Amino acid sequence: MTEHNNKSVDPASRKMIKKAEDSSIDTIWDRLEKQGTQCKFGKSGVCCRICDMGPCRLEEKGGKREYGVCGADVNTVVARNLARKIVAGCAAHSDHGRSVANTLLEAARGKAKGYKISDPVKLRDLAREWEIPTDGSNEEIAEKVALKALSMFSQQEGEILTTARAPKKQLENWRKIDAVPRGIDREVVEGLHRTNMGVDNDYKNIINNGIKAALADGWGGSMIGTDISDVLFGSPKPVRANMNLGVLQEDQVNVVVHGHEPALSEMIVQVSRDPEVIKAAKAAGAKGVNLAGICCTANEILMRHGVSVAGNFLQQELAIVTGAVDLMIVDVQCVMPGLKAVTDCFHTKVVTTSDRAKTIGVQHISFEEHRAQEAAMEIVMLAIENFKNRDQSVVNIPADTSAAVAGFTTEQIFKILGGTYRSTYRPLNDAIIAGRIRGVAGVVGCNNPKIPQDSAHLAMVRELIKNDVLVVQTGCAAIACGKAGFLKPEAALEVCGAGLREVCEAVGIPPVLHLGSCVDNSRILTACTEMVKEGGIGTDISQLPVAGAAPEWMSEKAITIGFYVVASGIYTIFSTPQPIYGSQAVTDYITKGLEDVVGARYDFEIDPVKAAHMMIDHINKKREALKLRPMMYENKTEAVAS
Ligand code: SF4
Ligand code: MSK
Repeated sequence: MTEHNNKSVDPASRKMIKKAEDSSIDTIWDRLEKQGTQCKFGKSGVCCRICDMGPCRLEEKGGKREYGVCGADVNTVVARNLARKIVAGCAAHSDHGRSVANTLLEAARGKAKGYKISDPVKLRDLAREWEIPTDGSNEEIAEKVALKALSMFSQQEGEILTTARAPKKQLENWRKIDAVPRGIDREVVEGLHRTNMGVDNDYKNIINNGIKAALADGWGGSMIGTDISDVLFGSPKPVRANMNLGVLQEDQVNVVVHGHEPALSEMIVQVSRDPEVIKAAKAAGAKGVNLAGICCTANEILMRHGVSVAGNFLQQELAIVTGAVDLMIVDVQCVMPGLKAVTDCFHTKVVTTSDRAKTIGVQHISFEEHRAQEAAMEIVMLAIENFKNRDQSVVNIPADTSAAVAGFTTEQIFKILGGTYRSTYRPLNDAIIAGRIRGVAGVVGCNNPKIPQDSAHLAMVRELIKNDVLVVQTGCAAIACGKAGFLKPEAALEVCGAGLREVCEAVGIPPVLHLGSCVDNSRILTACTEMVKEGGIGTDISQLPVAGAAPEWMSEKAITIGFYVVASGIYTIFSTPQPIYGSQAVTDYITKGLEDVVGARYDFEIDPVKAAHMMIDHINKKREALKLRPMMYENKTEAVAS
């Protein structure tokens, strides 16, 4: 294999990596290489830079540097560093949730032109759950729902409302270690306070408080983000669209939306379909405006509007390398600062839109709810104007695309399995009990240039479905599988085990379900809760035959997600280890001890196939404990497995 082939298994990416290499354009892989051997102290979590008596580099007991200047040992330092990552991930997701709640509030008050309540049924369901009277207009209810959601960020005492959705046993586990979040912001602040110099020194106490912040994300900020997005922008329904760089069009104005928060991308979708805008594009010599997404923003508009996906995290620079992107709009999270240097080699314009995320030398158009339509219009018109600057001689759009079905949610799974009039999870639980489906695995998370792009996602998912494990996905993992055809029922069914195939064919779903963006991992939590409620496969999430994995993770948000998933009772495997190996005690607590505390634990395994089998073994153990029937087609799957 040539070098660019080692960087990705995605054919479109390989072509663009080669083009970048041939044109001496540095991308993420070049910058990684230039870093040389990365710092082993940072990797193992033993470097403390919390106060100015340091930085201190710690060693295990008996080592020369057993204590930092202040007397902190390696367990404290590793736990503190990890807890700060969890808190940062919670802050990112929760700020996203807060933004969406603010948009709902503005829309309800008539101050956000262009936004409306798209799912009044979900709005009223939420209102009933949060004990808000439902006798007013949609706008009146929405105002109260938004205020209630926002109050969960600033709440000081008690337990945030959304945690009441968790099965009783999970809640009890959290209460025992004082990990039920009182308020989302409060846990972020306290997490930062506790990890200051000279505060919490007990590594278990630090990690348990990290769990509290993680739960404030998964069962708080992210869950609110998902629910309010559904209310405001519409609850997703299964939808077909295309994925990969081949969705860019040579004869159209290509606008790529990248980042996370859906308020912006929703408005861009509306504006890009406006007849006046299309007319302007035609006047500029293009056939129209082609909108595509990157990363989680892509997932948001894919699920709700069937907008094509240009790629996942590692393709943001490669989209620009095609030479065909007229404008890339970015907001927050996972937007590489390196984009600017790549766009400097082409005509592509990048526009930042969040006042929280600017880049020197990049045009900024502030996106605020009260002028969302104007801002979206201004940005799309800028793209149209830039079309004339495109040098078609350097345009090279890889032909690769794949059709994918996305848009599965906790509520949709109800309907798909049970029909509109008898919504139920019963068929799923029955298929697990009968041994047709072994269990369910969540395979989520990012790309990481240390792992050939998408390779671990694809190898793991293939192995899981081959062994009758239904896979649910979010984020860049879902895009990886979409590009490879795993979200297309026909293609995925060819590789999946006989039992899983039987169920998928009967119900009409792919064996790999796309559940949305990173904040939508909250949908996995609520889907697991529905499985528990349906009965027959365990009385809490930790008894379910389920597992989780992030085979190409890179973000702090992934660590936070991992912690709330584990704390919710789901055994979870990360590929590259979190920065904890410098402390045996912390490593043991996370990979063993947590099982007794929250009913699940972490593992770290870089080989995706091996990791898939660790998940399968775990699911088998849970099946045995529940005394479920043996797998119906065990040892009979060779005919269909590839
Ligand atoms: Fe060193 Fe302690 Fe300061 Fe950390 S908090 S830098 S271990 S002195
Ligand atoms: S975008 S957090 S790279 S999944 Fe959500 Fe992808 Fe990871 Fe960002």
